[in-house]
Amino acid sequence: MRSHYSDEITPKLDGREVSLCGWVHEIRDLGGLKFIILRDRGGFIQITAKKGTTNEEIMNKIDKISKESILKIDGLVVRNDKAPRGVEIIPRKIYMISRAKSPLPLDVTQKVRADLDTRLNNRFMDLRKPEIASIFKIRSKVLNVGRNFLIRNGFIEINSPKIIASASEGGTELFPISYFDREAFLAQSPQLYKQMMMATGLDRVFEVTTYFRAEEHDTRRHLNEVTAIDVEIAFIRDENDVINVLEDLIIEIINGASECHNELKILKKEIEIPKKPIKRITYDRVIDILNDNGKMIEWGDDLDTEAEKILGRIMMEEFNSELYFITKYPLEIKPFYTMPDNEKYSRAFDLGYKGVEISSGSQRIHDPELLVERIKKKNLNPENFEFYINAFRYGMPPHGGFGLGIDRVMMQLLDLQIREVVLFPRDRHRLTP
Ligand code: AMO
Repeated sequence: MRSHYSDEITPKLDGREVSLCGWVHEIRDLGGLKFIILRDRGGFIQITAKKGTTNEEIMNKIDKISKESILKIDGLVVRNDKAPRGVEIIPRKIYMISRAKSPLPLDVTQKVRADLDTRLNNRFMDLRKPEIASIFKIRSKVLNVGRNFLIRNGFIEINSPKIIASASEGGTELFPISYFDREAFLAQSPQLYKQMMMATGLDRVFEVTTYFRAEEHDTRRHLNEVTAIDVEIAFIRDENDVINVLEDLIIEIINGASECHNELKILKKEIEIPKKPIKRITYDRVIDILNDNGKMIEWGDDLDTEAEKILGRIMMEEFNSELYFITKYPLEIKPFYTMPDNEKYSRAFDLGYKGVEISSGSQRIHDPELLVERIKKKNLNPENFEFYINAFRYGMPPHGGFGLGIDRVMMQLLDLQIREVVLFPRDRHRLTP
């Protein structure tokens, strides 16, 4: 229907006939002079109707147009230094494609600010704001860059089931569903399946995936439906081989996001480009640092939100790094599939970004007997994992991997809260839209 997007209209097109389609962002009526600011994916363009030049029918039609209606406008491009971007359209024909009801549920021009709940309840309209659309254009870039990086590095994309029979991350936090005459669950992660792929010879796999987590948290950083990039790699020497891949992946992703110049300008955000190597620090050292800074964490406890925040600040102040790996976690706070380093420690790591965990991973156990022992130690029933353990009995290479939470990456990249970077977030209170 259109010949151009608004951002393609430049003073160079002076004198050209064009067709534009978009939403009515604003209408200004100065009597003999009427302006429509038309908005499309490319931005804004001014439509100028002048008494005497523009025919009477169009002048009258403009009076009846409601904000956020969709118009098709055929018109002439005219260079005008006073118009935004130095160019405007003189309308020849205006077609009403779809009329918007009024009042609007949300003010797209942002003169009236709405709270996040109102915005999320009217997400289709919230996304008409160029700032909000920019978040999701950057998110698309992040996912694309991540996927391309992995493909380029020999990873094979897989799709694992989302309806599963047993927990993959421990006994809690599952959403039960009814599966014909049986109980089943929504997958917490592709963990068991991506590990089973290591017994196939595919060697390096990844999945852009959804985690379903029945966590009761109601925080700025937790959702019940999460998007992640999950990776699993065979024939590793130890967890450092996995950390190296995650290091390259996250740097590539942040670099990619920093190339979204238009979107970042609209959002008024800057992204700091990370440098290699990303700082690596042991869990023990983290506990010492936190305790020295007055945040007491018992050895063996996970970091709470406040501890993560303090750590993020200290890593910035002392090491000038927004990103950091925390390595050698205590064995007992990590899932059953985690490779022990010794009795006390594991080969698990987390990746922190400005005070928030964005990824965790580890070398995994590949010996089936040790695996059964660890499953029992966690008070889980090995019988429920038979399909998984069986894949370890006929040749399983040493392997490891990680899950990188994309919602968390986005929120930290743009300093927003998690609900803002997900189209239709699912949390304790939100199941629609
Ligand atoms: P984990 O449970 O740590 O590890 O999840 C990996 C990453 O996913 C993101 N994430 C979440 N983001 C928002 N809300 C949540 N409720 C949420 N839960 C997880 C985080 C987190 O770092 N199977 C392992 C990964 C592996 O070892 O390969 C796992 O799921 O960014």
